[in-house]
Amino acid sequence: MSAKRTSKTVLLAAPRGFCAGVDRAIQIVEKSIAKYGAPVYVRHEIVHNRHVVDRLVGMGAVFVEELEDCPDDRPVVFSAHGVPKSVPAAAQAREMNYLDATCPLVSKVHVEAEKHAAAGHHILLIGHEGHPEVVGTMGQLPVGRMSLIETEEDAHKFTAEDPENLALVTQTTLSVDDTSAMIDILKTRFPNIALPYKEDICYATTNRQMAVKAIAERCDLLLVIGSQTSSNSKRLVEVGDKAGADNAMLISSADSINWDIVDQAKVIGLSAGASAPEYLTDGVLAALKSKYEIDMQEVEVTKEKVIFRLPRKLLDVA
Ligand code: 0CN
Ligand code: SF4
Repeated sequence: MSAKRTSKTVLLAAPRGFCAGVDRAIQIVEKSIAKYGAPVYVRHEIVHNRHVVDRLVGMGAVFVEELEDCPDDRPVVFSAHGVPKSVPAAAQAREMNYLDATCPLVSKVHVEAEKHAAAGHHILLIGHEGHPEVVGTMGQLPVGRMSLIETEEDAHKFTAEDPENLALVTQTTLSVDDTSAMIDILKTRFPNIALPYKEDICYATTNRQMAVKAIAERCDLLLVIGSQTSSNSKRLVEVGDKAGADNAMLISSADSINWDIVDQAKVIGLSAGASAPEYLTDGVLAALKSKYEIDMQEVEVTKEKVIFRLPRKLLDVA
């Protein structure tokens, strides 16, 4: 007679996993390889996920950090996170065939920044130093036109040359709550600061955080699938933690589950960052099911229907 298996509840957050920008970026690499043959160069990880990158390498993509590492005569794709203006300019100067996989919602922030600059504003960018999206957004304007705000302390300390002439943009993958706390500080200090018409944090980041918040209080353990380099995935862990999960951790796949911790949890929450493929979630669920009796409940806070169009150059690829 087989021993009775331990039962656990799994709360599956929805939406989770791929967003429209990630889906588009991956398709741009796949379709470029289909159209132009291998190798196709990709500047920076197309999205911040090893599994995605490894799969594309298997298809003929070559990942590099800088445009200088690409030959002139092969296509190059720019990652979903966006690039400084100098990058397409350099590609153009070298007459390269480049495809821009910058998420349209990141490009939207680039355009906002340019408009604010044209209106003569000094721009505050809320984001994380060194993240490629921040490097890309800052690189839309000449050095000195933007100041980075990373923390509430930065928001308190920032000194403006002309306090009446400020504007604000943000990274797309931040914590909604932390960002709004920083914006409140800036609004109090600089009442005339020009704010985004609708906030720059994207729909996917917002929805994934909302879904994690909906389950967090009930979770003994929240598992978020995503890479250490993925800003939006890391924010999900923090949001879950703040919203009441007893424990919250980032895992790259089923292989990195700490079973001693899972053993102690009765209710396990599961979500995945915008760059984590759904098959990784399936893998975690399968691993849980192989060890325990699972009562699974999906908690869906909203439905997503966003789709972004591919670049014109690739519309002829089936
Ligand atoms: O994980 P990602 O590749 O990027 P970040 O969350 O680190 O910005 O997800 C796609 C998001 C974009 C742009
Ligand atoms: Fe675009 Fe948001 Fe997805 Fe980033 S997380 S690719 S900004 S939709």
